[in-house]
Amino acid sequence: MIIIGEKINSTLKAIRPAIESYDTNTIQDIARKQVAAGASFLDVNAGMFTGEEPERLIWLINTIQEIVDTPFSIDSPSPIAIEAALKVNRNAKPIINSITDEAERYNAIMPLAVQYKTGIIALCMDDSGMPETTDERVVIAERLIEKLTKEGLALDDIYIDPLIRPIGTGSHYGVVAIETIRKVKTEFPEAHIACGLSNISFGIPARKLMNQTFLVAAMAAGMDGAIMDPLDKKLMSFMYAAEALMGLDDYCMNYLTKFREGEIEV
Ligand code: THG
Repeated sequence: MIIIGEKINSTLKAIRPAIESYDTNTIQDIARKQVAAGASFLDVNAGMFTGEEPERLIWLINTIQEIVDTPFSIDSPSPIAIEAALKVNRNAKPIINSITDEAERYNAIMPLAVQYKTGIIALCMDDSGMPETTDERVVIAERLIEKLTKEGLALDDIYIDPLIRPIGTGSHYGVVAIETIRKVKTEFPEAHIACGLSNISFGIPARKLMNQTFLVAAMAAGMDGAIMDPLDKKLMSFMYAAEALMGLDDYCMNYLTKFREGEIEV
């Protein structure tokens, strides 16, 4: 699984003050812990700092790349903030989080992915608003993949976000997400999926249980990437078990290693 560590996000109560006060130690500590726990990318989001988003993102990138070389997921809808971050990035190839097929956003952000040779998370959304059905999502994913590959991006650089809606707001949203993943991954096996996993459980109790269960169901449908909390040991344990069960872990080698390291929680 491609794990995009979600914890450095200005919407989080524990993080916003750390960014506000330029608290280097707190940010570096969370970055280090997520990397040690297996993050493939570190999501960075400074969206709560209206009017200061570019400078706050620059500070986050510089602060984190002092201590780890894990690539970033630059989490912003703003082309100005994204480009500011890309200019200072020295870590490995980042991903832009995110583009949509809304004309204005697409036209502003696509050239940044091309110029800076980045990966990109593409949300299944366009100017007609939030898609309701699986088929609407798949059509948008197909269009985004066609347009982005025409610009020279490799399928391996494209991460489709099926736009997960809370299960508490519509009982079909679990199936919609899972079937979107299955269809996109079947049609484009070389492209990736990147889900905001915890969206599924907004507004309902025992969120972790719902996130864990959804993780396994989505992996069975072909999800190979998620924006998630790598510091949640139970969630990571479900992931290791699911990888073994889906034939992605030869002889359960990784599962056994994690067990020996005390990383499997039951
Ligand atoms: N898709 C894409 N990017 C995304 C999302 C997505 N970026 C933001 C978000 N969704 C994913 N990131 C997080 C980060 C932290 C939390 C959830 C999603 C989180 N939330 C707790 C809550 O909401 O209860 C804790 C809040 C708090 O402590 O303040 O931990 O879907 N492409």
